[in-house]
Amino acid sequence: MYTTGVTSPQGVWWKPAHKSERIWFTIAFVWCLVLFAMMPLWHLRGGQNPSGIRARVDPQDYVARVRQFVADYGTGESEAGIPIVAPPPGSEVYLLAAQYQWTPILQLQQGAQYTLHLSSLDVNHGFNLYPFNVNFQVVPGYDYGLRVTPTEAGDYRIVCNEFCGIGHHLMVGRVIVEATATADAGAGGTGVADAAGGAQ
Ligand SMILES: [Cu+2]
Repeated sequence: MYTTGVTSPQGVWWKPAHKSERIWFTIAFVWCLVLFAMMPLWHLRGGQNPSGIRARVDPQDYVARVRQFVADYGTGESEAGIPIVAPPPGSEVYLLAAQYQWTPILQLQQGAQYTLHLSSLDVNHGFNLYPFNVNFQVVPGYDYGLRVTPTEAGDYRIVCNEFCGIGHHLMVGRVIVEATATADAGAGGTGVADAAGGAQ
């Protein structure tokens, strides 16, 4: 019978789902439930979520804290005039994201633990430690302190992975991890920054 969107068709007009379709639907649904269960599991057991602290902070106060950090442990400046800071192991490290720069350049020691504070002066930025799969949102007004232990020596880049404006593609920071004699040269790590696990 000819029907339109106004008059509904009579009786059972659809074909029942084929058996294979029902099987695939069941598999997809069960997989959805598995992934749903994995979210809290990853959070609590997988060490995938950032550990550490978070607090509200006035952006200007955070800038002042970064300046203090540079004054305390600064070792010089890059060619572009960005301060280079070499904090001692175990210290609080302050990194500021602002359009379109990461301040300062960090010089860390392999195998040492730090609390890496991240905050933004203006808009949302994204902390991505290239080439590792370390990603974190950097939000103005919030101070996120991540406990990190660099496991591999090298000269790394911080790439902003949250579009933050016209100069977003230029926003590249730097983390230098120096090999130490005490660090196990053959230590296998999943990344330069292994989160210690815990609640976000
Ligand atoms: Cu950006």
